[in-house]
Amino acid sequence: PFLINVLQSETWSEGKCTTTFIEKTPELFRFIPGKDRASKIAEFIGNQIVNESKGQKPQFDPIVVPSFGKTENGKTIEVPGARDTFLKMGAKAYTQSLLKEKRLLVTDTSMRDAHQSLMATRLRTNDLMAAAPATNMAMANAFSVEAWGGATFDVAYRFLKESPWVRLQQLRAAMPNTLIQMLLRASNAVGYANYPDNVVQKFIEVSAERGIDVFRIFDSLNWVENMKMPIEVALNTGKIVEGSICYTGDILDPNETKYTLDYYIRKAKELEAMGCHIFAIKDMAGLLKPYAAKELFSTLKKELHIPLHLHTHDTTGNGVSTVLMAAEAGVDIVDLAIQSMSSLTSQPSMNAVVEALKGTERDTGLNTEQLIELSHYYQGVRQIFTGFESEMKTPNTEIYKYEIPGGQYSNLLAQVKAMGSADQFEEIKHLYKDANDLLGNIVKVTPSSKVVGDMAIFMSKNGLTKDNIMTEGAEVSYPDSVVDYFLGNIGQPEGGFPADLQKIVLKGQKPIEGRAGALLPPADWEAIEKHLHEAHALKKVNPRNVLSYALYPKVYDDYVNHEEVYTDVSKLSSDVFFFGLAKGEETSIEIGEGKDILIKYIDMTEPNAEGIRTLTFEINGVMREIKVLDKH
Ligand code: 3PY
Ligand code: ZN
Repeated sequence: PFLINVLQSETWSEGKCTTTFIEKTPELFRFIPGKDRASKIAEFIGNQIVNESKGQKPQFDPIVVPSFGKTENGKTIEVPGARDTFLKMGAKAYTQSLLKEKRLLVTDTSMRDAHQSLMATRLRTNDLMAAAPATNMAMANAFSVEAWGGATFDVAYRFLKESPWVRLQQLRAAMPNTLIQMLLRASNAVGYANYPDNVVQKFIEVSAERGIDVFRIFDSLNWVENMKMPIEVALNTGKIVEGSICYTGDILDPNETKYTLDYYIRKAKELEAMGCHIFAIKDMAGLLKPYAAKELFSTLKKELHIPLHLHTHDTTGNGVSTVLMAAEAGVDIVDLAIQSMSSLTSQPSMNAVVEALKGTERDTGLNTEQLIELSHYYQGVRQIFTGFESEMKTPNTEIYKYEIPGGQYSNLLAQVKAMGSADQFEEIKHLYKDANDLLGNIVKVTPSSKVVGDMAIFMSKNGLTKDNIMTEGAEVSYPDSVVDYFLGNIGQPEGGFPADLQKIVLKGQKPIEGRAGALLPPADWEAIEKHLHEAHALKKVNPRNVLSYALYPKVYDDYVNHEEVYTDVSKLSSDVFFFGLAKGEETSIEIGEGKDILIKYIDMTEPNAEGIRTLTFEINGVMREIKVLDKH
């Protein structure tokens, strides 16, 4: 193996060896156990059989992939779409041209926020790619497809063991006429805390190179100062930049003093002045009521000179009405999800809105037959993910009171259950509201929503209430996220921090002044490259891998280690990835250009004294035994 490593080394092959070659090339000594790829994949499948489905793989109905949008050999059929116009005109002229459109433009969120909000972000690249050619065709008259960013980056590596960069590259190739949009958490990039400026900057540049056309940028406290640098960097890439303000409260509530219509107009104008091509209202919890949407968008339309985009969730059941009211008031673009991926904590139904506007002057121009076929496809896919769905079965107007974002609602419930009793959820929801008041009535969206959720759970565990916290809570130490918030590490809330609570939480620590990203030591790219070489002998240390490590060091290391043990598992179909195979079932996996392996699962033994089961597979017709530790 040493000789093979030498021959594979880039330094060797480029003839750059010096006498220090061996010392400087530690990867020469990394010997990956000499298992073939087929055995490694079978081991992964064996582990899913034993430890995930416990030998009882559920049965799924066949999934029908949309029939349109691709040629017989699977290649996307090109149709002139928004991306073609954007590439011709450039970001500014193209987005300004949208102001003249009568039709309501659509962003399809099925590939990002919809599954983030319904199924814990678990759709895999394979699932998305099967819909991509049809989506490219069905969205030819739309604005964009949101397919990247938010939680998808982390979840791809952490739980799906696949590269988000490869996902973007593949979707880019399969949707050549479609604008691919991403959600960027400003200085938090695609993470949960502020990163050094050089990380955020490089992340935007590399994402743009890799295929992002539209950057939606928001800050979790609507602190525009935190958005400035990412917006400037994104503008310099030549891509479309959508500055976004998160919606909270209710502008029609006569008692609202903070998140008023004026507040939103002021923030929108600040983003327009920074050069954003589009302004978006990001209603992450679905709090924007229909008549509030009418008022908000009519005023924004008068005050701004760039297209307006509405992002909302259907948690309360009012989503479609809100979208239609916004359409009446002149909103240019709206976020919707394909029917079977829509509603509840997800976006309102695209199919419903498209039907509702047919024959009106705001007709979307989308083809309902195509949307129905896409809907059938996603419906089939959803069978595999039921285990990740929240327990929310009906719309819930309680959300107006508690202001819990869709994605957080189910997470919070899971946390409460893990604490011992689901009955406590009512108490936690009340405490969530109280915690929000105590923290200064803040915008709640990743990561500020986590601060409020952590605080609510902490109050419950420690018997703290709104009334006793200043006395009973004076000596206790608070969750890290709450301390970070009061230190100013995620930004500055509108109206400042509540000083009394800040004092007891920080216990003498001094809050930072200005932006955390500007104060954090810059990422040391060379040190990261060195680490990747040493830890993983990655043949190609490239800007994407380096960035992934800078954003999520442990998650990235774990992902690469997983790949070394099991090889690339991204090509497995999702039912096999999550549940393995049923007895007698076989699956074919592409392991290289035109090279497939056929794996059939035969049977397994009872565990031996060490808890190890022996599984028999037939790999390309040859029997193979695989040992798997039964963790139960
Ligand atoms: C994210 O940041 O991932 C969101 O979707 C926030 O709403
Ligand atoms: Zn959302």
